[in-house]
Amino acid sequence: MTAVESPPGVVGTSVKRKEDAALLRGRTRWVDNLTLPGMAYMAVVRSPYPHARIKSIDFDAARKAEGFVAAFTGADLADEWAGGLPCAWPVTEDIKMPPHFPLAVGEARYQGDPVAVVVAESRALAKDAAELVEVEYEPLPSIFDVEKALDDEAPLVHSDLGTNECYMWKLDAGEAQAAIDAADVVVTQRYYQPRLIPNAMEPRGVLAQVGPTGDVTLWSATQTPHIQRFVMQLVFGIPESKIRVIAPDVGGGFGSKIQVYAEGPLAIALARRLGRPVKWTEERAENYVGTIHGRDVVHELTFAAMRDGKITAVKSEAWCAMGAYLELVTPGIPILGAWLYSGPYEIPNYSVTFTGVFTHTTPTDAYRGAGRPEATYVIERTIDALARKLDMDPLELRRRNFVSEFPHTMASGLTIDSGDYHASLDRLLELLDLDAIRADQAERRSNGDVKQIGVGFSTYNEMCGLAPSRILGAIRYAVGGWDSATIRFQPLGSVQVVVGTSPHGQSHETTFAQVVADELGVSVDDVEVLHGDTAVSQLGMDTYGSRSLTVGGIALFNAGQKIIDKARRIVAHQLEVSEDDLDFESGTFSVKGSPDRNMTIQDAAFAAHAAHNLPDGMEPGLEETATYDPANFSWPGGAHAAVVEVDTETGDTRLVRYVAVDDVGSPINPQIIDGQVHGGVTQGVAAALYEEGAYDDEANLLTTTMATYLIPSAAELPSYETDRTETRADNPLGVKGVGETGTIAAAPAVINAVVDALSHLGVTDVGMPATPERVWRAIEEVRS
Ligand code: MCN
Repeated sequence: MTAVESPPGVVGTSVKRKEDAALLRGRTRWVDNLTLPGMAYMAVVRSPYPHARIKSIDFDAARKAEGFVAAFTGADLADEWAGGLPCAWPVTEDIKMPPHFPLAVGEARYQGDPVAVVVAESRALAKDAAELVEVEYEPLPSIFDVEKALDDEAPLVHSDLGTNECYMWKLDAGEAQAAIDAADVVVTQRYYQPRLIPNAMEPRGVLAQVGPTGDVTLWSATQTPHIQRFVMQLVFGIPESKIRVIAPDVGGGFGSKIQVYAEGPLAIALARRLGRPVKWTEERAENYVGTIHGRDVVHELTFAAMRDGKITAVKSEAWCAMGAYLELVTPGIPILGAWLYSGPYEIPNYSVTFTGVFTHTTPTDAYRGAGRPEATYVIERTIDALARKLDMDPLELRRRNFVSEFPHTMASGLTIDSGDYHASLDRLLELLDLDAIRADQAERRSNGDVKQIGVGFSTYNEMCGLAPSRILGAIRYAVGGWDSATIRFQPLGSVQVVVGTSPHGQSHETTFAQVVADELGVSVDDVEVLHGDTAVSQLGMDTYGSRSLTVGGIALFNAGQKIIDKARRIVAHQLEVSEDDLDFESGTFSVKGSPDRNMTIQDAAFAAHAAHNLPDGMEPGLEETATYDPANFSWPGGAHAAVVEVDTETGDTRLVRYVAVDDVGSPINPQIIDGQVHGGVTQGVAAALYEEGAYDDEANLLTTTMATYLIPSAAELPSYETDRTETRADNPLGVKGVGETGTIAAAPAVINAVVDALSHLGVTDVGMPATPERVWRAIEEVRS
């Protein structure tokens, strides 16, 4: 045999997305496209009140509606549940975890709380019948404000708990208070990060089918098929082996499709009761109350520093809205930022406190960045405030405090494996041309122009790649964080990969194929990546926390190494040489010193399948599985800059430039990385300038549709400039996560830019989102 020509390496190149052909041609399978024989449709009746006693539920009128099949209250379905909807992250020993069942019984605790379900022959008929359900409510006092909810006289979300405080969590290291007392300069700033309402392009949806032996199949627009399967066994008290969860094509989630919402168990329970498959698809208006929200956190952050700018302590107190119930990881979301309040800076004294608070609102949970945008926002805003107080250039202040030696163990106790924060900032400044921006700013100021510009920075680091099971266990997270992958060579040499992660827009089919292609020396087109079906992928922990590449991708790489090891034994046996005498490169094993004696990995795969001539005792087939549990998180970082133009008469604020330089370790696919950064930055910019899930004081949601909840479109945004610096992570591929970097970095850069634009007027703070009204008020306040 002659050696095959090496395929060029594809890792590090922008291979076109394998996912796009089907997406662009409409050949995708969303849950709502699925139809099963005999299928019925579910509609959910939700409380219009933030807090109300449910006095009665009357289905009489609904029963007479066309196509009506059945209707149930929470009490009707009570014996379906072996357990409630669980919270997997009880962050403290004495956390208060109120029971939470799919339908509220007796009391509704937020607008949108499901109180009954109706099933009918079509989606429209189910909706019509649901509108005929008469629920008699007695409205009760309710509360939105996370701080006021802690007042003694505040209405209680769960009266039996006697308080709205869910938990208090603390992390202290060093002597923060002593350092604050001894500091030359101390700044304390308060911030409110409003509610954000995730709006995935595909709304949530489920389709449940129950087989003759009670086996359950649930199609779900979820990020977490494996977690859904795990939780369903607890909710229904049936073994995991009887539950199959399929996440078909899923159109985005951004954290909001991690949770196990009421509708999944409800659809299963109804399918069980009715003997028919039951489908439910969320409407956009339901999404605003029925899907989790993000943020809603009040912070008080203190930095203490010496006159030379050396920061000596950080102290943070945060009051975090849980909403009315604890979803899957609600209490843990703020805690995900808890180790990061020193940012990319070396700060020896550290104190953070989080108070989780129940309010009569849609539960909060993971939304892109989850805890880490919250931390980064207050750090990066306060660094600028400290620079003002020290009369120092904010970039110089950052540089004086950057961690510069790696690995670096932070005061909070975690270790950052690698990074180079100076390099990211240097590159950012090369791209930005700060002198030109400052000259433009000076000219506009001296002309007294109505439109002023400002530039803002955010230098950040991030802890992602949610994994180390030991650490997750130590912080009371209920399950592990490992992941798994199987590589299966098919007899004729194509490769099937089964992964435990569950992409919903992140392009795993492409990037994972790139990893395997280079490692095994096969073509990207010959690698098929399967995911999102627990019957196909038995082992996995799914996709969130920018973990898929750094955990699942490494499992995949390790499975590839096992494949190479087995193939090497087969080749050595067939060529009658020692395994050590074989080189493996670009898919071909060749004998050292005699490259003409060789065998491709595909030939080895066929030999493994034919099993005519395998080493004694070797099992036929070329298939290997690896699970991987990293010892550390993944630590991306970088430097972002925003340039805004503010109309000082109307407050209208436009983002005119955005430059992002990120270190995500070694890149697998630069274009996909850019896509992730673009999407992530947009969500951060949205929080800074546009989006706010606004409630009134009594917890009535005011932003109930896209008409009032402002999601920016391409028209509002400039084309971003992105670049990377690279420091290898401590894993075999050298990779760090990228899925959340943009969201974490962007909001403070934008608000720092708005403040910078108005600093000559004396403005030092503008809240999020910096709407025209808020900006105008900030200007008027200093003017008056
Ligand atoms: N990647 C790469 N090189 C690197 C790092 C990552 O090529 N050095 C690639 C990965 O192989 C993968 C993608 O970038 O294809 C994202 O990888 P990773 O950072 O591991 O993130 P996950 O795949 O685990 O995705 C989760 C992350 C999160 S937490 C949110 S929220 C988010 C995000 O991904 N939600 C998204 N990106 C999203 N993108 C879309 N389209 N839709 C969502 O809902």
